[in-house]
Amino acid sequence: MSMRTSVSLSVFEAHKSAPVLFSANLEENIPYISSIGYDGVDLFIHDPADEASITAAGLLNQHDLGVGVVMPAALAGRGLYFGDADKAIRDEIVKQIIPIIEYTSELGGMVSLGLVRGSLIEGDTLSDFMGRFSDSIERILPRAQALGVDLLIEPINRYEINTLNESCESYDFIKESGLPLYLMLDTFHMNIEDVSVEGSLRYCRELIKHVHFLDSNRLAPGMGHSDMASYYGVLQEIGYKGYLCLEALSRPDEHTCAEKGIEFFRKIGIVK
Ligand code: LER
Ligand code: MN
Repeated sequence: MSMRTSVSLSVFEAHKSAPVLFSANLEENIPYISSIGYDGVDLFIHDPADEASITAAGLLNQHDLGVGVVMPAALAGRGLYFGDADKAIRDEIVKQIIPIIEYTSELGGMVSLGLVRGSLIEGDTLSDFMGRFSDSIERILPRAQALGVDLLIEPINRYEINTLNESCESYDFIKESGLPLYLMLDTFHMNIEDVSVEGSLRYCRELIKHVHFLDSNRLAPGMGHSDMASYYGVLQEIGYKGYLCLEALSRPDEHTCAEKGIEFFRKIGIVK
């Protein structure tokens, strides 16, 4: 199987600054995403039991769209973090992620551990923080593994979080922790943090299960100044088989950006 294409979709009305190409209006957006040639979505949800999450699951299935990753960023939005110094907060997020993992297993996707990691606070040490993070993850892994849902660490740039910003550092963390975690790499963050995007893709190859494939300005490939064809070439070289997801800003609007993405994917030959 070759690489597949996807876009980010929030089941709830997301803020304009969020990297959510499509937001709410599921009855219109889901058929449209499928009709222009995408294979799937990354799904931003609040509560997996709410009406929007259930409607999205049904419509995605009906329109033959796969789910790469379910994004639990809304938990971070509510102040819940796996590495938090407060045990009550860690207990709460460990509890709240379980139904999200169960929902994800029904959709055949993976779950991302991005902003839900949390940030170091004054007086905290990185090793204490990562110890708390790892403990929380060990508590959710048995359920995730029983359901066959992979958990992915996403390195995120320094302006959004202060733990695991860079790809190779995140790869080393996973290897040293011995935890059965994988990587989701996002070329927008890599462009800010990594010495070389191509070099990191090669270094991390063994653990990469998902890619957010954005140009320098967090828009579709071809809309910024990153060498997206070169990144694609390296992904081919390392035998990457997952999604290339446009977790893009909806600028100038979602349709223009999604269509620019399809134009690029057609040019490189992964969309007919
Ligand atoms: C999520 O995939 C991401 O890339 C972060 O910037 C969260 O917004
Ligand atoms: Mn991302």
